[in-house]
Amino acid sequence: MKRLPLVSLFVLLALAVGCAPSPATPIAPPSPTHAPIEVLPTSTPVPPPPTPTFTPAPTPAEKATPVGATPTPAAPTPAAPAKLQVPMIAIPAGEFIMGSDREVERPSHTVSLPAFEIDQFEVTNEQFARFVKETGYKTTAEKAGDSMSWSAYAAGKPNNPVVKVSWDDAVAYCQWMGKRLPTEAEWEKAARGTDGRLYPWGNEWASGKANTKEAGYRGTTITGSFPGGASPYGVMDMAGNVAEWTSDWFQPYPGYPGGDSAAQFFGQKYRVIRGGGWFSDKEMVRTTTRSCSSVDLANDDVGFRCAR
Ligand SMILES: [Ca+2]
Repeated sequence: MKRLPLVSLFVLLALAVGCAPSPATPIAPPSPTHAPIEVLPTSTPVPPPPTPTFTPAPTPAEKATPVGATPTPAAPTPAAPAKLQVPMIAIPAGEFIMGSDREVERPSHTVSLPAFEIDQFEVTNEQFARFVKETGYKTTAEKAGDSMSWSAYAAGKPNNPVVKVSWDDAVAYCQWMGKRLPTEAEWEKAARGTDGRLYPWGNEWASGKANTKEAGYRGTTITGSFPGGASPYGVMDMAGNVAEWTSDWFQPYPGYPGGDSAAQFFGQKYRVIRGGGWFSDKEMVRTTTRSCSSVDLANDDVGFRCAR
């Protein structure tokens, strides 16, 4: 009974801020089955099923090619001792351009961050399953009695991103890994680099570079399936597939001029979600798009990745 108003609030937020609520029963594309693995596939990403009008053609060489003139992608660095080893990307210290000239993304401003690392891929079902197996963790949705929990969506899709995870679930997983959620600024820098681009691959929308509504998969795809959509640092799926929790409250940027309906949600009430998911359109998966939700949201197009 407690979830209803929160979910309703999320829908309101979605309308106002731009989060895209997902259909309760998405039609997921068939995924290739995989033998159990302990590390995400990095060198040979498996393309998503060829149901829509295009076929992504992942090429390992392309993953290492910087998009645009921003810094050369850093090689994935080994994770600290942990239960799972997953590729992380080192993001160098320094300034980047955060925000845009749109609504609550205003104003575009310069932010300087210390160096950090971020997962190259979204956290997968198989990785989350390891966490649950070792800790007995129950997700927010499970505790609320939601029959469509993360595991229902995970069946047969070990390498797809985990969904139906709340902010608390994401924080718990990252802590188990000895990591944390990225801040909103870290997420945006990892997605757009330092040249202020609006998509991970450049300034213009392009088909075939992300799992969005336009792609027509109507569900998650295997992480890393769109190498052409890599960020300047080589971080994958920063546009689409699943939207991603960050650690921050939804707050105005310094110098925000006001005047947007979404501004009513500013404060220490809602956590920022970034990148849009498979249900989001091309406007919602821009590197600067800001969405947010109450912490107990568990949706089928929202997941996360970790940082440290
Ligand atoms: Ca994503």
